[in-house]
Order: sequence, then C-alpha cells, then structure tokens
Amino acid sequence: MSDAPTSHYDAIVIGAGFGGLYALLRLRDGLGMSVRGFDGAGGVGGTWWHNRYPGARVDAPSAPFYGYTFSKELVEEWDWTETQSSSSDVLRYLEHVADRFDLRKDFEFDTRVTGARWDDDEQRWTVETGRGTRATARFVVCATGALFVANKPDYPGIDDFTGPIHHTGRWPHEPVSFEGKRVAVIGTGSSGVQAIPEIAKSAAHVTVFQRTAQYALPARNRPLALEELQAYRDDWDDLRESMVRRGGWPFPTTRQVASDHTPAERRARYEELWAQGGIHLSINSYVGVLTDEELNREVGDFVRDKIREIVRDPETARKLTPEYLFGTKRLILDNGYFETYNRDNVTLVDLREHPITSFTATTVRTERSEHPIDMLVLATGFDAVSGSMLQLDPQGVDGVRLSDKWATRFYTNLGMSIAGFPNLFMIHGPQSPGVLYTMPLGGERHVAWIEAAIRHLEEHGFGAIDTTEEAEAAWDNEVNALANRTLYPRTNSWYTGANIPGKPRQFLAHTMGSRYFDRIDAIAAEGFPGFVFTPQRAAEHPTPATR
Ligand code: N01
Repeated sequence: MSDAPTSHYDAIVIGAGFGGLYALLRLRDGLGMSVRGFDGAGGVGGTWWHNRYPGARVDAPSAPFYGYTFSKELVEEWDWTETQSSSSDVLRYLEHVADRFDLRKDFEFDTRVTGARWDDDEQRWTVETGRGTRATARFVVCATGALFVANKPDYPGIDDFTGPIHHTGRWPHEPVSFEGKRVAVIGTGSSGVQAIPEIAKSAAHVTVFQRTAQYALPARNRPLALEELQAYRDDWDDLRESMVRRGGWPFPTTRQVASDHTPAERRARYEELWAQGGIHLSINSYVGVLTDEELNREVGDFVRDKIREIVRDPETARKLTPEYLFGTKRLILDNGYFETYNRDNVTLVDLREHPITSFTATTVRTERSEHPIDMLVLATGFDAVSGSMLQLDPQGVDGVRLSDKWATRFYTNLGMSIAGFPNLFMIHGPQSPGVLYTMPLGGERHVAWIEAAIRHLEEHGFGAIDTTEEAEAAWDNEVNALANRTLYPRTNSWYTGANIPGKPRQFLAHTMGSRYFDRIDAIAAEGFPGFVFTPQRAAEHPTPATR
C-alpha cells in the first residue's frame, strides 16, 4: 500500500458495464451523492470491453431491446444497425452513453479494485486498488459482471505452447489475424459458436475441440431498417411496459398447448419458428418446453434433425448432435455455425471420444492424434455469476471474507445483498435473474431498488442496511424450488456451477424474472422486510472528495 492519501466518497461503484454506468448515474444524479467508479479495463463497456472476439454478438434478440430503457431520448437518438447487435456496436453505444451522461469523469479506468473491507464502527467500506490507492465510502455497488472471470483449462503442457493463446473473454484490442494460420479452438458454447465461423473464413485450418455438442438456433441476423427502428421508437412506452411485464423482452410467449396439435402440426410450427430465427423456437412453440420433458425431447429432436440436414458428413453431424435436454444450457444463436463444418478447412474433434492429453510447443495432442497448430483460442467460458465477487473477496462484519461465507454455497438475499456485508449491493448477483433476463433492463431495476434502499436509510437516519441469514435461507429455498420446477438443473452447465471444478453446485439464477422484479419492488414499497437497519453510529463522516 502506498502512502497516497485516502479519498472519501458517499458511494463506490465497481465496474463500468451496463449495470455500473447506470448505478453511477443514479447515485450521483438521482441521490446527489459523491460517487467514484473503478474498472480494471481501459474504458467503459464491462463485458463488451473484453469480449471482442470475431463474431461476438448479443446472444439474444437484441436491437433495440438490449440497451437502456430509462431514457426515451437515448432510444430516439441511437441508431442500432442490426437485429443482433455486434460487440463493437454495443461498445460504441456504451461509450456514447458515458459521454452523453458525463460519466467518464467519475470513473478511474485501468484501476482494479483488489479488496474491500467493512468497518462496523465507522459504518464505511475501505477499498484498495491495484494502483496502491485507497478510498472509503458508505456504500459499495458491485457491478462486477456475471461473465467476467475467464475459465482457463489447465491441460498438461498448455503453457509450453509457444504460439499465441487468446481467451474469447479476454480478447486483445489489437487486430488478430488468422490468415494462413492453423487455429485450434477449444469450447463450443456461445462464444465458440460465434467465433468459429468467423475464424474459419480466413484461417488455413481450424480444429475445433468440442466437449459437449450444443444446440444452436439460427440468429437470422440482418440489417435493421430505420423504418423498423422508428416503429419501435413510436411504440416505445408500450414496448417497455411489455418488457417489464414479460420476461425482459417485449415478445409474447406462447399459450399454445402441444397436445392441442397433431405431431405434423407441431413439426410445421417448429419449421416456421426455425425459419423465423432467434429464440422463438424455445419461447414461442408450446407452453412448457423447459418444464415438460416429453415436449422438450420433441423440440430437441427437431433441432437434431436440422443439424443432420445441414452438416454433410454424417460422422461430423453425429458428433455435433447434442443429447442433453434442449435449452438447459444457455441457448445459442448462431450465424452459420453448423454450415461451417461443411468447409474443407474445418475439423471437429470430439473430446468425449478423444480427450486432450497434452500440449507441446507447436501441437495439441489427444489420445488418438496430434494436431500442429499456430494459435490457440480458448472459448472455455467463465467462472460465472459468483466468480467476480469471489475475485474481489470483500471482508464484511468482523473481517469475515466472502470466500469463507460462500465456501460451500452462495447465499444471498434477493441476489443483491449478503448477510454480514452491510451497505454492499450486487447487480446481477447469484440468485437474481441475471443472465436469464435482459441484462440492461435487469440492471436498471436492480439500481432502482438500491436507490430506494439508500433513500430509505437516509430518510430514517440509519447508517447501515444488512440482511439476515434467515432471509438468505428462505431466499435460497425459493430460488432452488423454482429452478427444480424446470429441467435446467438436470444438465451440467455454468448455470449450475458444474463448469468449474470444485465450485459449489447450485442453480445460480432466479428463473422467473418478471415475478422476481415485481417482488423486489414490493419489498422496497413495504419498507424492506428481511433487511435490518442500524442507526447511524459515526458522529461525523469524512468529507467526500467531490460532490
Ligand atoms: O462459455 P460456455 P461461453 N476442455 O461456458 C467448453 C454469454 N455470452 O463463453 O459444455 C474442453 O457457455 C465447454 O464444454 P462443456 C452467454 O450467456 C454472451 O461460450 O462444459 N472444453 C463449452 O463448450 C454464454 O452462455 C454473449 O462440456 C471445455 C465451452 O467450453 C456465456 O457467455 C456472447 C473446457 C464453454 O462454453 C458463456 O459463453 C457470448 C475444458 N477444460 C457469450 N472447459 C453476449 O451476447 C470448458 N469447455 C452477451
């Protein structure tokens, strides 16, 4: 720790992605607080700062719904150009937001928060940064990202490989050329499925190492005509209301019951939704795709048939055909993924049949074969949802570390608050809808709740808000019970923590987004039952650095 003086603020926001930018805006302009934001990245963007791999796009129906909804002017003035926004478009949008609302001046970039400690007497947090600086604040908002901590496999010899290694979630900012290169890609989740077709366009050869065959639905990305965008704008108030009422998207989900249709009629419907593209096959085919195993298998069979239709080599098609329950890993929207395997310069290695045994300076070896490569792309995902909070590892009341509290299970109340960590709020924390909801809108609604909690505290002269272990246990039961009504927990995925060796196994998201957000709004309106408020202790707080 340097001798640099400690700066004092009312609130600290960690992370400059969608959630963090909006938190800073509301705490600063809505509550009139002095707020400091920190991000280890060199600029705004959060996940979009880091995920710049070729083909990176929003993996959901996007423009204009994957964006902020709080400002109609913003909706009016930003021209989204494609139906499935690219990572560079989303990043440009966030840079525009940061400028428009003058947010950059209150962020310190290239400054990772390395620790945070609560002082119960002072009712303040002290955070330390990787630059050796220190700051205190009454409140800390952790907008640290649900998909931030990269999962890097530790295959024997991987560090001996002498060529470049790029993780999709930490993609370099300088251009990466695949021209004439033999590229190995490990991982076929959303990132791999998006990147592989793009890499194959210019690489000499791409060898894909697949552990689990995946469902991917055609994104049918296309330019978004200005007239179409204008129609959304004209209808914006109603659309936003629909997003709030439904699961974060304005699209109605189907009420059709599968048994009302014959198998042939159902097949025709699947065909129609496949042609339409996006997530419609999942949300608009029939009620219960993610709860009714028989229906789920039928939809899965339909996609399996599609894969066999698209991929010409039957052996490759067999390896690419997923077996797990449809939609129970994150559904992927692709742009020509399965078609890519018809190219001469793409080979698929099924790791279930031929696991990787080691790397050398220039090759990757499986039990059966050795592949000379010039570049390694790791599309191996993240220590999702809990990883970024554990990397921060704050110390709460009595110095208890979050890593100890969460050693065997991730307990939270509402996915926003952790007992023993007063005045600390998470955006998209474990057990909130997070990735199962529209993240920008979900972040706005979390920030609204945090703002209401802080207002409540100020109005009543309280110094701290905490939650209880009883409230956490009840929340855990609820989140678990909801997940168990679905087929999700039946599949190993990053939703369940199964992708990280040794990680506690628990379903990490609240599965009912709109019900969840109605509930947290009601909790705020009712005076925050399940939360404990402590009177202000410190006679006088240090003067904030800026106001
Ligand atoms: O990561 P993943 P991702 N050896 O965990 C495999 C979001 N996202 O970066 O399935 C070999 O889904 C692993 O295999 P398996 C989106 O929500 C958003 O692709 O565990 N393979 C899997 O195939 C998404 O769901 C956008 O058996 C290994 C792959 O690597 C989430 O990010 C865009 C391995 C990892 O897939 C994560 O997607 C892209 C090993 N040791 C992604 N370890 C947006 O638009 C892992 N794998 C916002």
